[in-house]
Amino acid sequence: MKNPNAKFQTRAIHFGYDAKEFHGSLNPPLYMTSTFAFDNVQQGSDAFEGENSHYIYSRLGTPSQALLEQRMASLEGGEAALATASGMGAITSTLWSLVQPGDEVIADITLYGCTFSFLEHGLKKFGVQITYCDLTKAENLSKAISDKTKVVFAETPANPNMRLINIKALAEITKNTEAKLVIDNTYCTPYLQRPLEHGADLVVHSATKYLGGHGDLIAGFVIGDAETLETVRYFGLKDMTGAVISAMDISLILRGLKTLHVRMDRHCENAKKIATYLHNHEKISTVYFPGLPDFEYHDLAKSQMDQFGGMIAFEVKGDRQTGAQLINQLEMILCAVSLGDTETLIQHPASMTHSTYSEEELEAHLISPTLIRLSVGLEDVGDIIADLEQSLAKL
Ligand code: 4LM
Repeated sequence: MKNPNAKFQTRAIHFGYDAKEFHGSLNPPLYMTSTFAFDNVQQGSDAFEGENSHYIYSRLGTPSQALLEQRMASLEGGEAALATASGMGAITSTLWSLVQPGDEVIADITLYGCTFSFLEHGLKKFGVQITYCDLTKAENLSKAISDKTKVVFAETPANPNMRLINIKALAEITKNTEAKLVIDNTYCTPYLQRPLEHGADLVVHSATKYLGGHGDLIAGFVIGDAETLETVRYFGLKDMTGAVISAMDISLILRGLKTLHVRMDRHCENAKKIATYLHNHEKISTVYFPGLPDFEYHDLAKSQMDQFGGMIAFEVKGDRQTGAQLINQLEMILCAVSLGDTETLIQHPASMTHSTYSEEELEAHLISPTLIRLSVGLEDVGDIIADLEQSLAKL
């Protein structure tokens, strides 16, 4: 790309690729290969020593993967990126690279269920101390952080309760310490929020969600400085997790990125209308959505996010069973985990995505047993509301 000032949308479509170099092919070729042949032993040996840039083996990367990674690094504003086989692959490859026994990870109290499980039931077993802190209040981090802290980890908005974390305030605290601030940006994508611009050290993603955008793949990303990314690639991923992205998923995400801005605009527009509808409904007790003026984190959302996103959490008046009934009576909206797809998806976190938490842990980590999560899709917003309306009417 010749224009160094090209905007996000343009970079999402063009960055890192010149069709002229590939017979004019509009889309980049895919390297469906596991290994790369050397001219001779010396060339292979030099490649292993890092003395030439010859590709070696697809667990370490391919030309298609390099393109995707450069494009994603550009969108997040990072030096380098690594694509992985899943969001969990990105998170685990990163954390295995940053901590050793005796170190501490400070994590926000609300995390996606499997991230919580990895910390609580995985890393802890290997002598890493895990401390959960309410990171919506930066002063809690100031009090908790010490020389032992190597990672501060948070999602914003947090899955599933939509608490927002002030990235800049946390970065102010971590910047003069050994701790790396890692932000899970899955809910926003770089189109809505770029944590590195606010001082975060690393960004992780489940690309399964909005980045892919069509519910047909599982993948992830880590983005940050080149030195750390090299460790995550050549130790965290190569040796510890082996969470290698497939060629087909690279192609699907390159395609997804091209329409990311258009899809996100519509996800956000639909979600705002649905959140307002739910907020005004007599059978709904609470709506958690960054775009609602009376939402606790509305001002922070305005300063940190470019738009308010496509995710809503809410509670129906009544009990857990009332919420289940609302979901069960829906006719178009699908009861499914995952998010960021074209289809509107609804689920009950305490029974599904966050069932890795015990009942006591759900309470301690602020995940209400009656919370319902809605991933607003790209259908006609009137049709989505009509489906919610017919179900709410029957409660
Ligand atoms: C879900 N989430 O919530 P992979 N980070 C965040 C996530 O929401 C997820 C991952 C990482 C859901 C999956 C079933 C904030 C996943 C993990 O699923 O490994 O790509 O991402 O519904």
